[in-house]
Amino acid sequence: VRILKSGYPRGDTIAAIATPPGEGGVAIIRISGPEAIAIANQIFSRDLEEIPSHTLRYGQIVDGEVVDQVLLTPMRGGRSYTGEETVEIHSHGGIIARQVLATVLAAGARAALPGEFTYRAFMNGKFDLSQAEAVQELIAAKNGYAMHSARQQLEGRLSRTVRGFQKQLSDLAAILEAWVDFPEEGLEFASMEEFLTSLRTVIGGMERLRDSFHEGRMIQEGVSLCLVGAPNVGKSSLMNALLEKDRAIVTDVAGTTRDLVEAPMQLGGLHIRLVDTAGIRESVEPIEREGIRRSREAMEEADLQILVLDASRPLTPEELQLAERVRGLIVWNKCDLAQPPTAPHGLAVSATARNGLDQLREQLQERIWRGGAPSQEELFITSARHQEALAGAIASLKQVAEGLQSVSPEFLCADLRAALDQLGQIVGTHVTEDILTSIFNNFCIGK
Ligand SMILES: Nc1nc2c(ncn2[C@@H]2O[C@H](COP(=O)(O)OP(=O)(O)OP(=O)(O)O)[C@@H](O)[C@H]2O)c(=O)[nH]1
Ligand SMILES: [Mg+2]
Repeated sequence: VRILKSGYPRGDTIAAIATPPGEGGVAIIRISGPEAIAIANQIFSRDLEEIPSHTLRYGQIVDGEVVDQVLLTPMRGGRSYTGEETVEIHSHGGIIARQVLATVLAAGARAALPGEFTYRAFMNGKFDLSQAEAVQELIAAKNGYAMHSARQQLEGRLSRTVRGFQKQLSDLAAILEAWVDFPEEGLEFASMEEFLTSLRTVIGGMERLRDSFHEGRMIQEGVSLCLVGAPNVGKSSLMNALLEKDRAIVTDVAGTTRDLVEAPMQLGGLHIRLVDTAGIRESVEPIEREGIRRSREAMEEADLQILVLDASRPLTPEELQLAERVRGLIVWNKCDLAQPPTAPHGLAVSATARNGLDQLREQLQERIWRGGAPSQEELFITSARHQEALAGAIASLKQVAEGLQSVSPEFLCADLRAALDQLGQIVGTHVTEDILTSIFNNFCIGK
């Protein structure tokens, strides 16, 4: 690992509450660093030297008087999450856990910074950078896909894939470097072809991984889905029907919805943020105008739109315009009252009679996944940082491929090395202090 300069202090002993704040039955206070056992020994009612590693002992945390009844376990020889000497204290939850922590800090530990335990684990080679990031993703996972994807990343699947690319590129770099060292021998046409074929295969694999970010991001953050259309077409009714609850106000007055109404929804294992908007029309009424302005904004920001049209009346010119620009699905509502016209093409539903909703859910999933839903075995990248690194590496490699016949090999070598460095940013073999600090700083205290 090449770290340019570390943003976190190292070598001292840190402590934090590793469990979430609040009135839990149990809280875990983690102490990590060279003095962990000595510090715990000062405040525990029993002698830690006599407690074998990785066993639990009952006792008291004492600071003049008894602070709490706890279970305590020492972890020696670096066999711990951080790879350092560690002591974990299981105290009662709530305010008492903070008192135990205060006692630990008074005995000589330093309060851990956000992400500092995981940072130390990374620095001690417990896992690489993409795995460290997966810890955070796993904890924050909102659905089954996100959990599965984070677990795969934690188990090192992304790391192995990226290391595979690195190996192939290193082999190609060796060929280019030989060419730099012995320029008079040149590259034969045959080996040039072979070189290009291998290079394009690697680029193809990297492009597939880069593109998996589309799905990966949706898995991670969920998808925002915006209901838009003219007033009174049944947007709010459709929202309530999809949610199967009475969330948004529905009346027969055009212009009922003024504000954005948001609600979460699960769809095929994905987290969806459903947004109902004010019906779009020319209005002089200031509140409604502001609502319509927000509708348009929400529409632009949404990942996917559902344009709702009313099958029981002719379209207005404005609706025809919306239909041309919609990013997502067109839905003909009120099909219990009338057959929908054939153009523009859309799905026939009735929000009040609850018809066509299953088809709508199916079509939404198809649009979201751009085709079939992926299998849980597929590998996704879920971090914009990884996508950027891959995109940068791909750009450098394309320069190598394009310049092979015309550019001098020194430059090609430099591009190939640049691509390798970019890949190194994903697994953390080439990272700067800034990147590391920003990654681990996003963690919570105690992780
Ligand atoms: N027959 C029938 N009526 C519907 C259907 N969906 C909605 N409506 C009625 O249409 C009227 C307007 O419904 P809303 O859901 O408030 O329409 P909206 O698009 O949210 O309207 P705004 O908030 O004013 O933009 C209400 O009287 C609903 O009961 C449907 O599928 N069939
Ligand atoms: Mg409404």
